[in-house]
Amino acid sequence: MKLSNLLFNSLKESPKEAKIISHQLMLRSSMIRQHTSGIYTWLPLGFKVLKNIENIIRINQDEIGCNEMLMSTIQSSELWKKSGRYADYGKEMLRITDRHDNDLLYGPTNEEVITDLFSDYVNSYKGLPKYLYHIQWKFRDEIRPRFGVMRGREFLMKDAYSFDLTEEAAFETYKKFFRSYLKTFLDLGLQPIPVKAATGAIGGDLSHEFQILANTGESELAYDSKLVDSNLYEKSYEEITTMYSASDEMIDKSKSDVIIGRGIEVGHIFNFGTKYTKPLECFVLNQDGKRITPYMGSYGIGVSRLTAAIIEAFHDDKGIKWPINISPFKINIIMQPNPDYISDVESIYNLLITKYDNVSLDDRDLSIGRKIKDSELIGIPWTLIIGNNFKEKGQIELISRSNSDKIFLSKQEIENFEFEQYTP
Ligand code: 5CA
Repeated sequence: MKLSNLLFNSLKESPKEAKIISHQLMLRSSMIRQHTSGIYTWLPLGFKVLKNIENIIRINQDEIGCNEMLMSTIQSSELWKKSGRYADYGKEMLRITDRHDNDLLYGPTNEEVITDLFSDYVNSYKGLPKYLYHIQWKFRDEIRPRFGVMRGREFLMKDAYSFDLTEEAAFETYKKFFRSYLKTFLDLGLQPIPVKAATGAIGGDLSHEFQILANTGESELAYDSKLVDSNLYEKSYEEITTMYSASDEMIDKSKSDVIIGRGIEVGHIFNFGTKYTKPLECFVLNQDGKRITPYMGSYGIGVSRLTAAIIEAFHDDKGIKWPINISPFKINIIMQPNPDYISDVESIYNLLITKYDNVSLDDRDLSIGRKIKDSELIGIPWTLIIGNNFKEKGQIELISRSNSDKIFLSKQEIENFEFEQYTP
């Protein structure tokens, strides 16, 4: 993309309302714009990042046989009255009345809708297990929306739901999602810490949150240092949860291997048996033709929250430092305004866009210095400067956002450079 076409306005100063670094950088780099309290517009750069995160989550969900679908944002209240949650959910639920006086609501979560839908399509044990998910906007009328998209009122969630024939099978499914979540967060470049959690409004008696460490996180954590382990995914559910019940016992926070820190909850999984299938009269027939109430779980990832969480993990005083698979652009080409070597620039740009899907060309009428600052603020992994050195010596300057290392390459060397090999 040519940056002269981009809706983008970099801010030098942080707007006063932004208290944490991710919120400041998202505003300064034109990723989001507040529409009203806790509700945001995703501007082109922010939207690209959101899509990239979605995609990594999608690949991982598809890998465990989860079906992607799309349920509506607006729900009828009927099913919620049946499950008993219509009254329980309280003021966090945005309630709407339509012109025929029907009670509707903007979905804060989808257990009821999916259970009802499942009943219509699966009625035999042969159809089990079934895993379904969608990536859809939710609304929760949070009492204190804050920190930008970190705690919004409208936010994007990936929510998956599982149906199994027995309690044992449901637990196996829970473990499958648990491990898939570890992999998903590692793929996003994050170090997840699974923490046993309270189940709140979703229910059940087994639940884990996935936290990532950040000073600005809203959760207080006391955990065994062994839990921050990049090989976590190699271990089984049992090994990980044993490591961590040991950590639970070490409430003695003075012990040397207990770390006290703060975390951001980026995912939350629940195993709640028949909490919804029972009141909604969902059943399947088993081998003997007997009616069985299926066992359920639900599995959430805060997609929009992750954009901010990743920035909390990857930034410096110049701006964001995106992991390459999440960055809105992988390579940013910078040139002087109206250069006489424009045809060389165009040919390098055309070569790179055929090889990589996200390449930008900063063709705006601004100085090279200013363009470098914007590239750093946006957090693009690679910046290519085609300027005076190119004119005089045919050299292109390549700067890595991760460590500001500079190297000079010829046009030929650019063609062969491995841009995907990058760690922020
Ligand atoms: N139905 C279940 C799982 S599918 C559920 O709703 N779980 S949840 O309430 O824990 O939400 C899942 C994830 O959404 C959380 O872990 C968090 O990352 C994200 N999330 C929840 N509330 C907000 C919010 N107000 N703003 C941004 N993200 C949020």
